[in-house]
Amino acid sequence: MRLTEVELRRVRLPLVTPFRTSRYTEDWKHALLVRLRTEEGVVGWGECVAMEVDVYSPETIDDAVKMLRGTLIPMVLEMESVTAEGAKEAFTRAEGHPMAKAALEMALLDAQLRLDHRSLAEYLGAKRTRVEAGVSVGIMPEKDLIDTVRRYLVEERYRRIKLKIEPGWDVEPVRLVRDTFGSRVPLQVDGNGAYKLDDAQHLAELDRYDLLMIEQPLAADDLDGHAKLARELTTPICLDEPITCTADAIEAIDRGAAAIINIKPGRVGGYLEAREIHRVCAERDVPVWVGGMVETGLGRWANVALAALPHFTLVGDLSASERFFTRDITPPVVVDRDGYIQVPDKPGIGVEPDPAALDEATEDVDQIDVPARVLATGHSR
Ligand code: OSB
Ligand code: MG
Repeated sequence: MRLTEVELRRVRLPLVTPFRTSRYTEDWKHALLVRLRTEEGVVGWGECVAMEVDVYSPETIDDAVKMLRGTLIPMVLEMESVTAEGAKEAFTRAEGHPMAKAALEMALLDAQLRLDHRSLAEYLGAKRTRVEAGVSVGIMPEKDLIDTVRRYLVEERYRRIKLKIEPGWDVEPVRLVRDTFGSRVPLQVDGNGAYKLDDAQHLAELDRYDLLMIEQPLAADDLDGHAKLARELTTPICLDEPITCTADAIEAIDRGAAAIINIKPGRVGGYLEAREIHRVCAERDVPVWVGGMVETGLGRWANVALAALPHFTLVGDLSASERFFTRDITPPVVVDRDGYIQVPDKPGIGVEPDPAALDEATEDVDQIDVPARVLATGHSR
């Protein structure tokens, strides 16, 4: 492929209710979208999962814009023939910035698969045509918890509940959910690094509730602490924040810090790296699931395709568009009456933004200059 247009677009969508984690309360979803066009006239879309602020990852939207404009986009514009795989290889020359790399790789993959008339799911090696839906429940006033979980479980048929926890909101919400909905509900918790190893005894109180896992209880860089904590809990520990590439996943597993890995394509540098982590975890018999970053329909539909790979044996953060948004920018992700989401089978990601919805969400569009020598015929495929 040869690129003739690249555009960075900042969008913001109001959330239906604030989403609170131990780190941060989001009222608006802010995202950076990458749109590119190839000389054949095919358009590809990517979504960057970086947040406005550096509470989850050091990489913010502003950082990603700078990295994409200054380094990554020039790299792919210079390539005689660009592919997602070739771009991933080229990106290893730049340190860090997995979320910026993932966004551009996703747009390239979308365009290239549209040209090849292949779906992302098929390309990645998906084996399922539908995936189970799971929902992440923010920290909220206790009076709202049971009604919220009831709606997700009973009305919307989610097949797994993840409760965000923090010191002061952990054993009690888990007990309430178990007492109300029983022991069979697939339930897990996510601390987003809010605990210390000294909290081990307190966290061990969660062991009696038969949770699928506790996600990221301790600080992101504390592999040693997670390994120690794992020896004091029966609840399996899953890591999220510190896993930014395949090598990180292998190290966390080898050091006994992670019994389960949350694979977020944006956090690990893209769908190709996500597939590689899925592969090494399958080899090591370590269960994995697809994590979410409150993506718009673009990222979410692509995550559904990834989750259809065979070793994604645990339910992911794959919820309906309406879980977070009144109006998504793509055709909405929907959860069916059995609690499943259909895997897209159209070329590329399989969806594109609705122009009116996209327009409503757009804050800023930045058209990147494509050098004249790149557009000239002399720079052939
Ligand atoms: O830690 O998993 C997390 C959202 C933003 C930042 C971090 C996390 C989350 C979620 C996923 O919990 C929510 C979702 O996308 O469904
Ligand atoms: Mg998490």
